[in-house]
Formats: sequence, structure tokens, C-alpha cells
Amino acid sequence: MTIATTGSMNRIINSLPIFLFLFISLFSSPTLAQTPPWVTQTNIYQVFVAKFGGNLQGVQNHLDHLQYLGIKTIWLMPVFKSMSEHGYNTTDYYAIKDSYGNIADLKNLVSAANSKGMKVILDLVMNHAGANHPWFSASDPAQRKDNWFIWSADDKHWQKPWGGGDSWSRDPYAELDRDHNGNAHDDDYFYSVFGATMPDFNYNNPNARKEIIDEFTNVMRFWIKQTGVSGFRCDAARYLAENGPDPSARRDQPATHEIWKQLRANLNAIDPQAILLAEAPTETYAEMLKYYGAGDEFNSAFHFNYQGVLINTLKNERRPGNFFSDLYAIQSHLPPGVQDTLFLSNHDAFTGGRPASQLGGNIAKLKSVAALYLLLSGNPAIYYGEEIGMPGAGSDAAVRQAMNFDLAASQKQDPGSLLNHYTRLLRLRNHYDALRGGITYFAKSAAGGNWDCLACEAGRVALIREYFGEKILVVHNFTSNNQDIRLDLSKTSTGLDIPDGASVHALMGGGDFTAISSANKANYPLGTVFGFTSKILYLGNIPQKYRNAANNYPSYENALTGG
Ligand SMILES: [Ca+2]
Ligand SMILES: [Ca+2]
Ligand SMILES: [Ca+2]
Repeated sequence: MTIATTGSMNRIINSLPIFLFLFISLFSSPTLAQTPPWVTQTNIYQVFVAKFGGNLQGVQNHLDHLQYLGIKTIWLMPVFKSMSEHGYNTTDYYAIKDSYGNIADLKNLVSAANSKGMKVILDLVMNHAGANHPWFSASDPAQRKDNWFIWSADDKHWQKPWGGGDSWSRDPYAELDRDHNGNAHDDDYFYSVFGATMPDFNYNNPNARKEIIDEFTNVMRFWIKQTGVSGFRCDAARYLAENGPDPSARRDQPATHEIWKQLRANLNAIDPQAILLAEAPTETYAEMLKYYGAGDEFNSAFHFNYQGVLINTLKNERRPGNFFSDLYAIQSHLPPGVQDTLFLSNHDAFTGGRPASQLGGNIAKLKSVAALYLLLSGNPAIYYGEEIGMPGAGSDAAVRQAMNFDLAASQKQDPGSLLNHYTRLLRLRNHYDALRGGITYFAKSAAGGNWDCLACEAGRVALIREYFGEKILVVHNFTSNNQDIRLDLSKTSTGLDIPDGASVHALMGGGDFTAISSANKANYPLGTVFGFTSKILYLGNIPQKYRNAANNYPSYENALTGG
């Protein structure tokens, strides 16, 4: 997308970060705010248990890897009893899959993770059960919950909510009189947008809806009380309620938001610190924002589609014109106390495949795209194996290969490896408030005299992370060529007041920098940024709280040895 860059358009676009700052200041001024909710300043590591140690004990055995990396939240893909390896067709919401272990194993894993400074969240599948769940398949009608599912006399051939296919399946127990009206065969089909093994719950029937919400409230309470987990990643969050045959009437429905708000209120009553994280790959960002409600629905949601913006920046060696508008489409509109979640890929091939495959195994590009998203506002969610450059694309099986722990071990020994690049960046992010909690401001930059703009395509980007006055400058070169970069750090460019006389300290890329002054502010010489590398600069004196006993502060270069 290319946005016309008239003067007035620039002013409108450049005012976005200012609006952002005012918005956040209003709701979370330092004098009012206590500790910010943990979900606003974390990072996430997505674990497919079967592929990451094989079972819960195996995950626990590899916690050192995650702690070394700097991970703060572990998302375990489904661990409940289910019909498949991926686990999204649950057969018992109160039991651990046999091959993964038992409830005590999960409790031990959560305790061990907590003791290493990491929280654990579980995958929760509330749109559908597994077709072998007794609620759907028990021969004893007292065990079945026929009114929890959606029945039809025939296949209505409705498209799936995302278009194409068929949303109905034939009941394997067609002899059952599912609607209890004396006719065994006017209910032989059930609604199931993810196929015959995953019957959708019936949130459209008020009685069933109340019962199902109560049941899932019990499920959440059970796992929080039994194991100490810190929340839930909610699968297929946009598909709960249906409102007719049109595909658009079976996604993002008002009733779906009402249900999540109820679940969130119920969860708050169980544990006010526990979170809900939405998988809601909506068609528009306006629909995505609705999953935050007024801060009373999800605590975070995956920023779907932005993974393509991030990857394409390195694929094309050029940031696209919508780089900031797509970021701000969510981040400038968030209610207080919640956070955006950015990611490069996940377990679903539809999100694009692993970065190593999308970027042709080019380590320099993989490092650059990692720096790009790990240093942006929003919590980064790392898919297991991404940090060591595992390949995989084209099919779900291809993106779900077993974690290569041998490769991880060898990369740990190499200070220049991709693993240690992730480690260095996450350690910086965890250490500096503005890199962890700050919002993102754009700063104009020039290479060879050509100044960019907020909505410009460019082979680089300069941005400032800001958190209650703390400012950290981040500059990326997305091209293979070295760029001699100058920055416009004036308020006109950035929307920020950077005081004259502010000293400048390298947190990545080294070098000595001249203090910011009225004479150089609008044309600040950053110097050479090498191809596919980044610079991080702290603007102002580095406070004592960031320094160790020897008065040193962590930088990218010393992050592995402690600063
Ligand atoms: Ca039937
Ligand atoms: Ca019937
Ligand atoms: Ca549904």
C-alpha cells in the first residue's frame, strides 16, 4: 500500500504517535499506575509439547533453554485428552493426554517454570469439542449433552465462516434422537466448521450457552487451582456463535463477544491476574480490536496479518508503506491494561510458514526480522524452533517438526548464532523499560540525502520506544548495503521532546555518539549501519537502576556475559 504524501496527510499521520502518547498518559500516569499488568510487558514462547520434549516432563527438562533465552510466558498447545496429536479435538477437559503425563506433571512444570521467572498458559478450545467426547458420543443419554451441539435434518451445505467448504457433518450416531422429539432422523447432521471430529458447541441456545459457559468456568478454575497456570490462549475465538448461513454471520458475532466478556468476568473472579489471549484472525483490524472490548474482554490478541508485514520487510529488503499504519491500527486504540501480541509464524501453515523458509535460510535476514519484532511495541510470541532457524512451510506437518535441541545446544556455544541473537535481544528487552513496555514512535531518517516518511517505503526504519519519558532509539537497515544514516529527532519528526544536551549511549552496534543539541537535532549523524544490522541507542543518561555493581549496563554486545 502506498499512501499519498501530501503535507496535510503527513501531519495527520505524524500526529498518530502523539495521540498514542496522550491516550496512554491519560490512563496510566505514573502517579496513578501501580505495577502494570504483567500481560502488558511479557514475551511468549509457543510450545507444541509432542514436538518439544515429547511430554510435560520433557518440557520441564528443557526449561533451561527457555530461561537462557529470556522467555517470560510459555504457551502450551493443547495438553488435555484429545483425538489427535495437535489436540484441538478435546475428549476430556479435566485430564491430561496420556502420552503427555498427568496433572501432577503439569503442576510440577508450572512450579518449575515459575521458579525460573516464567508463567505458563494453556490452550483452551471452547468453539468445539472432540467428536469422541462423551458429551457428544456417550451411549448413555445422561452423559451426553445433546443440546450443547447444533443439529439439522440434512446437510445445509453452508460454507465455512472463512469461505468455501461445508460447515456440516453427518452424525456417526445417526440413530440417536438428538433433539428428543421422537424422530431419530430429523437430526442426523451437526454443525462443525473444523470438520467431523470437532462438533461446534451450541452457543445460540440460551440454556445450552449458560451451561457451557458454566462448564468452561469450571475448567478454568480447575486448572488454575490444580496447577497454578496463569491463563489461557483461546482457540478459534471468533467462531463461538452463529447467526445464519452467511459466512459473515458465523464469525465475530456480538453474541461471541458477550460470551468472552462473561468468561473474562468469571476468570477475574477466580484469579484477577489470569489472562485470556485470543486467536482471532479477523478480516479487518476494526474487528480484531473488538476482542479487547473496553478492556473487559481479552487481555491480548495475536496481531494476525502483521506477521506478513514483518516478513515481507525482509523478503523485499524494504519496509512497506503500511508498516506503521498496520501497527497503529491496533496499538493506538488499545484500552488500558491490555497488550498487542506480535508473531512471525505459528503452528498453522496458513500464517505463512517458518521465517527460515520464507526468508530462504538467510541468517542475516532472520536476525534482522527478529530484531525488528523483538524491539517493537507489543509482546513478541516466538514459535518454538524459530530462535534456531528451523525451516518449515507449505503444510501444517512441515511447520510442526520436532524441536532440534542438538542445534540449540551447538548454537548456544556460538556467540554469533541466531539463538544468541534472540537471547541478546530478549535480555535487553527484559532489562530496559522502554524496550519492554514502551510504545513506538516513528523518526524520519535519511540515507544519501533521501528522507523517508511515516507511510513511505524504505530500506530502513528509525523508531523511538518511549516509556514515561525514557527514550530508546532503534534503527534497522533492511538492505544488504551499508547505509550512512542521518536522523531527524526534532519534535516535528517524532512527536517527542528530546532535550538539548541529551547524551547518547549505544546499547547495540557500539560507537561513541555526540550529544543531541539544537544544532544537530534535525539532522543527527548516526553513522554507518551495516547491511541487515540494527543499532539501539539510549537517549539520555542511563539510570543507576540499569547498572550493575561495576556501574556497567547491559548492551547487545555484553548481554551474554552479564554487562
Ligand atoms: Ca439422529
Ligand atoms: Ca429427533
Ligand atoms: Ca461455533
